[in-house]
Amino acid sequence: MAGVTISVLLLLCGYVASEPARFDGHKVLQIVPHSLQELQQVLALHDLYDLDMWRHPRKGNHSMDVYVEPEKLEPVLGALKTIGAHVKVWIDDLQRLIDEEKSSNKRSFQLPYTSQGRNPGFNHEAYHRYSSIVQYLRDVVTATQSMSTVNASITTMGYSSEGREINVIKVFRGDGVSRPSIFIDGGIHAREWIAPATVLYFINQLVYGDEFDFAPQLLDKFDWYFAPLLNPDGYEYSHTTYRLWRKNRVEQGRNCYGTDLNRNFGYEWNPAVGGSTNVCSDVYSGSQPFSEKESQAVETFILNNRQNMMAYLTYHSYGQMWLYPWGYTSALPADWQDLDAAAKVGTSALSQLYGTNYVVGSSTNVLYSAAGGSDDWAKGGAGVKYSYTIELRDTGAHGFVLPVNQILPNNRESWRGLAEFALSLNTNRGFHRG
Ligand code: 0X9
Ligand code: ZN
Repeated sequence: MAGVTISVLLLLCGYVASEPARFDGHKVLQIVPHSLQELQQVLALHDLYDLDMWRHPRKGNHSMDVYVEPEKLEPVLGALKTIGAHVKVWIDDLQRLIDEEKSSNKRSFQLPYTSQGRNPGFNHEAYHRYSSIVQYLRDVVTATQSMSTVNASITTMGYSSEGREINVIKVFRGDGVSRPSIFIDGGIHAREWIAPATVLYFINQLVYGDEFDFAPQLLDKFDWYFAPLLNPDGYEYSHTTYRLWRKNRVEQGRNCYGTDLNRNFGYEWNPAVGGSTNVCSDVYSGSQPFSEKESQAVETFILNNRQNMMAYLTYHSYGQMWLYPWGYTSALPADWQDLDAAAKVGTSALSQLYGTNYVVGSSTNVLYSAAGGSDDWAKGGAGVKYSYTIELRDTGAHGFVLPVNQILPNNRESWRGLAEFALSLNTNRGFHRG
């Protein structure tokens, strides 16, 4: 009786509810259909069992990663056998990966770290929580106050549905000269933890200096805006409660939460193209374009600062891709060759360090069509010419649960890619309407 009372009390206090969800025995399958017909059958299976497609089949390469809960495993494997598609277990036990990530992240905070760049105060080899990310940005601003060659300031672009700050930090020379700008964001999707880590590393390299000495040239050429965490509520929820959360955390009713912010931007917004009108779906597009506070924050900020904004880069994971618009159609923008060439400068620079291979192309043609993405809006709605979605490491071995020991290599190569991409842009031409 006492036990029952305690359980009820715990439930009321929310203790039970706040236990993180477990993923014991949950698997990610890599499925390779041999033909278009097999592909159609696998996709039908995916719909039938309401499976979460972690990595979609690409044009000319049908392999895909599909997340399967234990109770669905037997029927799904049986059906795949009947179809004849090749199946490999990519991730055998998701909980094991999550446990490893948790313990190595904890260890990483305890060990002395060798931060790239000269900032002793922040560990760039770990996944941080919201509050420490906010604090880091403030510390950067304080630090630049005693630096003569670089300046930084924070703007709160808006607040999340749960009231957290959505911050952007401007990093610039501070010599009174206004330069063309580049806007970079991360963390629009909660579970893609590597993305905010990468953007924080970029800030660090630009402010404190980098191993390749790109920073001075980059500051001479551009003003920089970094918004490392666009979806703080979802991100926190993925840390405390459900590691694989993707959307924001707005309350939808029907006991469902969240809108996919990357289906909510207002250029050719269309839930029927890669999104959903079902509030419980992982790709729910929202009730209308820019229905969400988080996407509104980006919209307002970019519209207010788009004059002379040359590039918009949004960091996601995973799949190792450097994608340009459009995501809503298979047609290409008129200037796609400019975007393609610049992306290839980025990916070839990126591959120099560890040989990491990235695929370049339009998101519809390389990945799948999905309307309402921030990249499409930045280009089509705000007129920022060089607009990209970058899908960071890996190609599926760990998926969203990228091990802590890959943070630094991922960030180093990404920095190199970004720097050479930016230095290759021609700032002398009229560029910012296209
Ligand atoms: O589906 C997405 O939102 C992105 N992939 S992810 O696995 N990180 O969720 C790709 C977005 C590509 N851009 C557009 N479709 N506009
Ligand atoms: Zn994403």
